[in-house]
Amino acid sequence: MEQLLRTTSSFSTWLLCLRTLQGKIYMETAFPRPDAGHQGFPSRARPGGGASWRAPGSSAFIHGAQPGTAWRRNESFRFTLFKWAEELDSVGRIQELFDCYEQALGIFPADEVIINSMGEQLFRMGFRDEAAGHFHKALKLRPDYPEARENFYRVANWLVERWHFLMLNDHGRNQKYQQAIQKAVQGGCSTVLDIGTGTGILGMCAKKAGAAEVFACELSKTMFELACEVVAANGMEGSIKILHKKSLELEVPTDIPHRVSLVVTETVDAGLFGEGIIESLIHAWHNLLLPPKSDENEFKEESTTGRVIPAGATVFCMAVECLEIRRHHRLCVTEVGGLSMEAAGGLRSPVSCSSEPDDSTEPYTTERLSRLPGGYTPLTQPFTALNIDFNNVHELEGLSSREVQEICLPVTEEGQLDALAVWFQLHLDEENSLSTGPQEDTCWEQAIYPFHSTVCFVLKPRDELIVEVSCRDAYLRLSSVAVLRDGHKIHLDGGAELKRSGNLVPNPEAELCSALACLQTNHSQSDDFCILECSEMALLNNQEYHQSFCGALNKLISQLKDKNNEQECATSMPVGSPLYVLDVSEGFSLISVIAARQGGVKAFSSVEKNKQQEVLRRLSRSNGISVQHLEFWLNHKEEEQGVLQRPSTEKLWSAIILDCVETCGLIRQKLMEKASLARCLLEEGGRIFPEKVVVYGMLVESDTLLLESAVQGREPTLGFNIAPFINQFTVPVHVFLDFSTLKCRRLSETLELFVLDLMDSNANYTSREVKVQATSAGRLTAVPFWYHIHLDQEISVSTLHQNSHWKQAAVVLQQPLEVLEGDWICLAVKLHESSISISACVANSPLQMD
Ligand code: 44T
Repeated sequence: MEQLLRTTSSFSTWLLCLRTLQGKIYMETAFPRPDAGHQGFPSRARPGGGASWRAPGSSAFIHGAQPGTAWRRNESFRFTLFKWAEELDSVGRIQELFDCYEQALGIFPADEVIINSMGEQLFRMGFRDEAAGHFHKALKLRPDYPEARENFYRVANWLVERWHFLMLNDHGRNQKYQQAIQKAVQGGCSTVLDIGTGTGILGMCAKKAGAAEVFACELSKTMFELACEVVAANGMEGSIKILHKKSLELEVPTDIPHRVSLVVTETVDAGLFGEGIIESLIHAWHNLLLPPKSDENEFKEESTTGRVIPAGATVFCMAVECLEIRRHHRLCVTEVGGLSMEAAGGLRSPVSCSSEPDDSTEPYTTERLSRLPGGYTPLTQPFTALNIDFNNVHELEGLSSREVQEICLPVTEEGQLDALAVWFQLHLDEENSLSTGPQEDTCWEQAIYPFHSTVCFVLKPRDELIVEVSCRDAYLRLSSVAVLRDGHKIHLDGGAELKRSGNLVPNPEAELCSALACLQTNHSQSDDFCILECSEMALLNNQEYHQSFCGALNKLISQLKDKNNEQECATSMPVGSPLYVLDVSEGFSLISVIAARQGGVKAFSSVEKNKQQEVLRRLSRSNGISVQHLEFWLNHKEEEQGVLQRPSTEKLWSAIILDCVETCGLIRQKLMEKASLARCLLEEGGRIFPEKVVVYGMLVESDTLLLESAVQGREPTLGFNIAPFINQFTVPVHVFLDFSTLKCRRLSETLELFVLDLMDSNANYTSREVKVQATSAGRLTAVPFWYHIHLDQEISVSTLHQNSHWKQAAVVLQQPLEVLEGDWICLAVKLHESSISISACVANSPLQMD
């Protein structure tokens, strides 16, 4: 392959190499991110595209094969199928692509490679549930099939979200729900519907409490199947009817024979309404529940009236200062890697909330405030933003048509306004309630509504923060609109003129603040703002990272320029031909502009979105870089000729920037393959950045990580056998971890786990034994890990740095290991594709492992 690439200079080969480097032709790298939208494949299929599939030569493979050639026959069949699928995909005939797979599976129904591949296609198109089903099936057919295992681990997080483990491990929450359900059922609620049953736990509680009839619905296919398994394992198969439906689709008498007296549900997210509980309950009251208790039927039996658990909720909000939130949602720096950012324009994260009706971005993100690196400062007391009664359908219906309400939060502490933090108390009944507050030791995260102005606003004690509260599109919306200071109203939301009510006198400081706020938000309110992912925003704010790249590129470029000067003098090479730098980072990256700024460089960026390209062009212009020094090569991917106007000589890339670690803390998929491809594309003396990645880790005892990865303990959950079923979805690697705030006991010093040498394929290995001495006694449960990314011999970036845009990851051991201080621990570290696995044992002496 290397030879082939060196000797060919055809444009299509170049383009193929580049696309491969960017990951565009690997389906694995095309895994949507957690925030990617759902793409239906039928909509991408060509109209009129027939469903029949004739893989070239397929019939010969199938019918003409002789006994003993099965393996080769299968291989050829798969090869043909995958090639054909690639072709269909490239011309957008997606429906046919799936028809092909279905037909192939009709012929080889137990072919785990085809099943796994179909899963990958499904996942790429956004059909997560279906994809996961395929990975699961492939893994059942061949448990040691590493590709399917890796794929399964990737999707398991999406299918059975990690909070299921947390919730099932939260005994307080389980017991409160159980008590409330028991009380209601024993009080006469005999027919029960569990909306969003998950593992089936609340429905089973109702049955156990003596309900005559229990129905449950679940919209996720994976969770529905899991609930069926769990309910059957607990001997309730015949007594709980589980439907794979969204509650809004349920009808009486088709799905459930009659209206029920009790709806139980925990379809609430950190922002309370995000799982659609308002709409579900309005629908339930109109279609599925018996009429509520009212003054007229006050003395009627419970079995003839309807009610809901939880009965209602109170939502609280509080303003906070928090650097960690700020740097993920706002640009906080004026210079990045030597580039002035003044001209960047309005950049903002996709999380933004206003009471404007056309605001379609996500109104909040979620965080566990107590675990935010660097902590947070409350700037106000917690305030009640909303009270809602789930047993009052008029109140539920009125919520979205209700006027926007203003609440006033007296400021208690000086600090920058970075966000409003929101949590709630869920009133299960008169006695039992759950709180999702930041102080509670529960599994809950809080909803974070970031403050979006590009100027910082410092709140002062005695100020009053005015927050608008509304409810639209099933979301609770909160936005900080103004501050009352010394009798003056300072508007934070821009747009509006500075308003002065009768008795307010002009105050120059207040006016200035308000004008500034308007100025800035006007900028971002116009169509001109550019949206970056939160992690991309944090990347921009990561000065250490950009400084390091700037330094390493500068060094390399001057070396190569010196070399070229010598050559130009010695030969007839054209004087002043530029150096070529290629940045194949995923998403938004400034590195190409930083490279172009070094002078004498033509940089190629793989930024794809128009608005983001516009930001880079603006930054180039304002930093004195001429347009022809920056290209966006993905713009030209469909063109056949002369796109990357590269010289016809054998000149190759001087530097290729590979994005090697994902924000979640994992190594990017296919990194080593990309590195070997990149090596072939380098000119003599050219480099890949980074040249080396070293993985570091630490032995820890962490109950938190255990609670998030599997249902713990041997005790059944509320007396039900649930753990073995949901624990099938346990994933040994935790991602998006904040190691700095993880509650854990450190059992060793930092240790080097693995080295990936991107510049030398011969230096690499796939498994390694590492010995380490325990520095304290404890239960070794996990090994958090992070990276030192070596750009060259001197310059490196750590993904553990406090200002990093990266999170960390951790391997959770299959079995905790008791260790004593001074014990030698032997870790077997393996790297398959891009995933790390670790197993540990105690060795008596450091020598034993040699
Ligand atoms: N987790 C919060 C959300 N569903 C809790 O498919 C808390 C997040 C959280 N089914 C950390 C900790 C925590 N009809 O399986 C899901 C979902 C299903 C429905 C049928 C409907 N209308 C719906 C709506 C949702 O209900 C289940 C639970 S929903 C969310 C629960 C521990 N991070």
